[in-house]
This record gives sequence, C-alpha cells and structure tokens, in this order.
Amino acid sequence: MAEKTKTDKTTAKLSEDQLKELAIHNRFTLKEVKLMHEEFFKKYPTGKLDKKTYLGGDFTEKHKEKFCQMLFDHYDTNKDGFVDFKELFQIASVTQRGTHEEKMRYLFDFYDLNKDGYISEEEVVEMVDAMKPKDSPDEKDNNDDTKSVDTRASVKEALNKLGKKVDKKKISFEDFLQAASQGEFVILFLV
Ligand SMILES: [Ca+2]
Ligand SMILES: [Ca+2]
Repeated sequence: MAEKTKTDKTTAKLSEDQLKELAIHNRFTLKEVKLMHEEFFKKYPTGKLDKKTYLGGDFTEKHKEKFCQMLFDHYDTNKDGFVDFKELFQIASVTQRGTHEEKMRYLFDFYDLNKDGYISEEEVVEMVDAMKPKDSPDEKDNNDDTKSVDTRASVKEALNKLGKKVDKKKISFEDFLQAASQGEFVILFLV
C-alpha cells in the first residue's frame, strides 16, 4: 500500500503543436514558451511539481508555509496535487502578459478561497493570518484566537474604508476592481 510508485509516463513534454497553441492564446512567442517549457522540465523531469518540493523550495520561509500552501493549491487548478507546466504557464501568462483586469481577476480568485464569487471578511482574515510571521516576539504569548481577533479588527477597519462600495462586507469582483483602481485595495491587502 505504501508502495505507490509514480512511474507515470504520460507526463511527457508537450508537443510542438501544444506549445504553439499555448503561445498563441497567451501572448507569448513560440520561442518564449519553448524556453520556459525546457526550463521547467530541466527542473522537474517528471513534469510535475509536488507540494513537498514546492514548500521545500528556497522561496518558502518557514513562517509563511500556510500561505505557500494556499498559493500551491491555487496554482493546482485541476486539483490533482501537482502543478504541471500548463498550470504554471497560466500564472506566467497572467502575471507577465495579462491585462490589468486579468491580473486583478487572478488576485481576486486567489483571495476568494471558497470560490463563491465574493471575498468575505473571513477569507481576508484567513489570508492575512497566513501571511503574518508566526514567530515574532510580540505574538509568542498569544494563542491563535487572540491573533485572529487582532487581525479581524484590522480587516474590519480596512473593509469599512471600502464600506460605500462593499455590500455586507462581501466584496464582488466589481467592488474589488473599483477599489483597486483607486489604490484602495492596497489598504485592504496590507493590513
Ligand atoms: Ca494540477
Ligand atoms: Ca468567497
């Protein structure tokens, strides 16, 4: 049972046609896609990045592990427990070549943890908590509940600042976009 060998030969590299398709639909040149594809397979010969490898990477600071797990889950769009080249490429496509609205949509979807189309107070609290360093001296004596209360107060305050546009503390994508255009989302996401 423990022996679950992953001899998955189906995770072969993408074909030239598939790469061409990706390039066309994502505002990249074929040369750029090929290069990224090559780099990805050099790093992950199986074509799959698993969570353990991702979390063990240089970019994961210990206290941000929860946040990195959330990021990984967001990248893994088909929820098979791995991030493959196509999934990773989609991120590059949005962050490097996307329009402002596409980038905002991506950020919005990330914060919308339960994917109901709204960012709720709970979701912002959870995200902010995940991003907070867990080992700062001030917080050592506090338990998780106390920390959440502090976070909740800051989040409430930030949401109130968006109050005129936010209905019942739930932010729709339109609210989000409008707030972002006025620079207000910076307040919201840096509490
Ligand atoms: Ca996946
Ligand atoms: Ca939601």
